[in-house]
Amino acid sequence: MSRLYIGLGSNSGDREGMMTSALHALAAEPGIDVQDYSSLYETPPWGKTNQPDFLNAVVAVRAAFPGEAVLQRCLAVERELGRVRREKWGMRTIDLDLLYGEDEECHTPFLELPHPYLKERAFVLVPLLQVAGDIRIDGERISSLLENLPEQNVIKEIKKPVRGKLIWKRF
Ligand code: PH2
Ligand code: MG
Ligand code: MG
Repeated sequence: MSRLYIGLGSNSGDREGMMTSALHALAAEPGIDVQDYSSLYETPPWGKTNQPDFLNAVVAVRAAFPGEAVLQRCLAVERELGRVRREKWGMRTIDLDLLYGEDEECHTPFLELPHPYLKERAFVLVPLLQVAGDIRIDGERISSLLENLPEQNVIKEIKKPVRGKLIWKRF
């Protein structure tokens, strides 16, 4: 069983509700054990900047199967939560991305691990640092990757996790 980090993002509709539902849906998946999750962060849009701010978070899981199968489950959670894909990097109700696997690299047309943009995105590195600690990714510590990203200063922590429970939004 390898430890995997999954990024969650939402910038349309009930963002907190979507993020919370995705966290609970992951925890309900057979063979996926949610071990930890980060605070909720509000982040300015990266890449395609003329769209609303996102909520982002990172979830640490242990999975009984390889990354590609976890990705299938993540895509199923997106569909169950009603995601419709329109444009690359555009607005989305919910997005689940595999970011990094402790003992797993993957380079297929279907999945790249580590995530190809991981090192350029403060909106994933800040919550990843919170749950994974200052691990090395391809030999570089998360803290030193963040030093090169001034936008880490605009990643706003808005809700903390509750240890031992799965809570952000209260329904
Ligand atoms: N996701 C993208 C593109 N840009 N920006 C932020 N802040 N957060 C995201 O989750 C995000 C993004 C593509 O998936
Ligand atoms: Mg994404
Ligand atoms: Mg995605």
